[in-house]
Amino acid sequence: MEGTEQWKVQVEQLKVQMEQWLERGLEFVHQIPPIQLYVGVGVLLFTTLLLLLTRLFKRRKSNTIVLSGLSGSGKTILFYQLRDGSSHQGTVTSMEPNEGTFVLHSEIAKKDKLKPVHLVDVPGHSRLRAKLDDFLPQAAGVVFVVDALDFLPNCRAASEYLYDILTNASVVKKKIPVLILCNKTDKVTAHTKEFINRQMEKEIDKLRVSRSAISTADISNDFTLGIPGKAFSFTQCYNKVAVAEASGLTGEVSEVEQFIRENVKF
Ligand SMILES: Nc1nc2c(ncn2[C@@H]2O[C@H](COP(=O)(O)OP(=O)(O)OP(=O)(O)O)[C@@H](O)[C@H]2O)c(=O)[nH]1
Ligand SMILES: [Mg+2]
Repeated sequence: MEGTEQWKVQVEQLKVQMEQWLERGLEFVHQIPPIQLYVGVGVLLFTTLLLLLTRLFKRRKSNTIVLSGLSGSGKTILFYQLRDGSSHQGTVTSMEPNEGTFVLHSEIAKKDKLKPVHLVDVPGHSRLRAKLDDFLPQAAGVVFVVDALDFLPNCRAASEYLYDILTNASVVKKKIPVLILCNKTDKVTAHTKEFINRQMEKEIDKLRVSRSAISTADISNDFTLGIPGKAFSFTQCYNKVAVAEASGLTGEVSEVEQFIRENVKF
């Protein structure tokens, strides 16, 4: 009983104190010239509105990762491997982009909620590659898949495709990171990523000369690559270009997963 009495008294005291403060506050407000008051309230409203608007219009960070590369390099198998943890053996040449938004298979068991990734697998056939332009502007990262097994005959074509990506306006302006993924490393005859990296740099160096010769004639607004007069190296790109290895067939995809997570955050 005594406890509740004491508590009541304390509440009463607090009430009185509050009323006093309120009175003093009102007195103070009355002392301020009305114009100053209006200006003050106006500024307060304006700043809250501005804060709300910037919140609203602040662009959400993209979660799109694009899988690109020549036909037969293994994009579709990688897509299924990342989504389901299995290769769905026996894929055929894709005619349509393969799209999906999901939490990576290897991360499903993780406790902390991870942001789903929007993964797009763009067919490698030259006539279907135009689709890439629809996805690059919103990409958080590009995975360029290379067939490490059958690399040499495809080196030129793959380098041309990569050149187009590295000089794409969105990739250059937004500095979209690119991962060159040497796939099919489950086979012992697969080339190493160091070798593929070197060969592609050499090939792009040659392309740089021939392409810039064309661009002076007609096709321009292409971004140029590298430093004039210096041998081309991926380190000269404004965006990050890295090399990694994978095997879509056996499910060795940890390096791609790491790349995806580095670029798709909460
Ligand atoms: N040994 C081996 N073969 C692979 C690997 N990944 C893909 N392949 C084979 O390569 C072939 C092409 O794989 P896809 O995933 O269909 O190739 P893609 O890049 O989607 O090709 P397009 O859809 O035509 O652009 C298939 O026969 C696969 O079995 C791998 O990691 N190791
Ligand atoms: Mg495919």
